[in-house]
Amino acid sequence: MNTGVKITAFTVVIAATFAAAYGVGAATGPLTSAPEPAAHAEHNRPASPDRSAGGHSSHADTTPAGLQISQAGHTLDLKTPRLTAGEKTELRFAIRDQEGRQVTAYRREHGKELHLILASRDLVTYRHLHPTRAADGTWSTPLTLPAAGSYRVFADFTPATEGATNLTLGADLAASGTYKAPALPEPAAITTVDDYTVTLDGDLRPGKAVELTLTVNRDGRPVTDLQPYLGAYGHLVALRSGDLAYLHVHPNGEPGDGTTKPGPSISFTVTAPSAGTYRLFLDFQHNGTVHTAAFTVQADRTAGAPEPANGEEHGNHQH
Ligand SMILES: [Cu+2]
Repeated sequence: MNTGVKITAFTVVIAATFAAAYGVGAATGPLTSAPEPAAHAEHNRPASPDRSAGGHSSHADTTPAGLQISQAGHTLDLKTPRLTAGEKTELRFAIRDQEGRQVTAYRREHGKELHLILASRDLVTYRHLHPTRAADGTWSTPLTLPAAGSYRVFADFTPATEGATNLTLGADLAASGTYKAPALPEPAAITTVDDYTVTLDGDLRPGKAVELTLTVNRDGRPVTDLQPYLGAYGHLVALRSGDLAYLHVHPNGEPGDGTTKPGPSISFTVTAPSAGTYRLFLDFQHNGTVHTAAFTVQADRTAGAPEPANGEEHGNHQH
């Protein structure tokens, strides 16, 4: 067999082999069938809105709110990181943008440009404040802390820049004085504040949207004339014990929507980012005064809380 014939035959065989191999490959698909890295599953968790630099979506940020002093190009500059317990102080801070400038433009949410939440790391003291902003972007509010210890300051706001999303930045605050570490109050479904009794129905479930219903009574009678406070019949802040991961939840339904009654019950749809112990703080307004009821709640996988009826979140939002 001459050389030319041999080469032709050889080429035909090679081509046939390639064709066969291609056919097999197409039929069986890629060999690397390992599932997406766990992080990805996390990224899609609905509870954490996108918080990438400047709010422009490039990568879902699943870090629970309140754990970072700087995020999405914004930084909480706490100008008074130390104070003395029991003494009236002017707490001052600013939000700085990527260039370090103090932010002076905010989108109003629930009637305010910024909500300042303050909690002791032992989760016994809680404040929901609305500081004043100066023209240069410096925020300030008078503050007297009841006890010494370590506190966390949360600034909950939305920059008024194109596409920006809500952010909650956190910073530590130290209160000097003699500190005696209190125990975290035991989990309970009923609590009292001033002369109100508030009951909690529902259980937190890690990563699952669940319905929590809080019912306000006074002198044994249901309170049916709650007043709107920041555009809602209640505000619920949940803080995770241990790291104070922050959830700020607004109720299902709102005053004037034709269906939501002014009490006695206020319902929230809440997604706890993980198992663990949480402190829930409910702010509600009655007879012109805002009261805060506090609960200790366990979030664990075995809890039997009902999921929202239609599986959808009821128009409320959580951040
Ligand atoms: Cu507020």
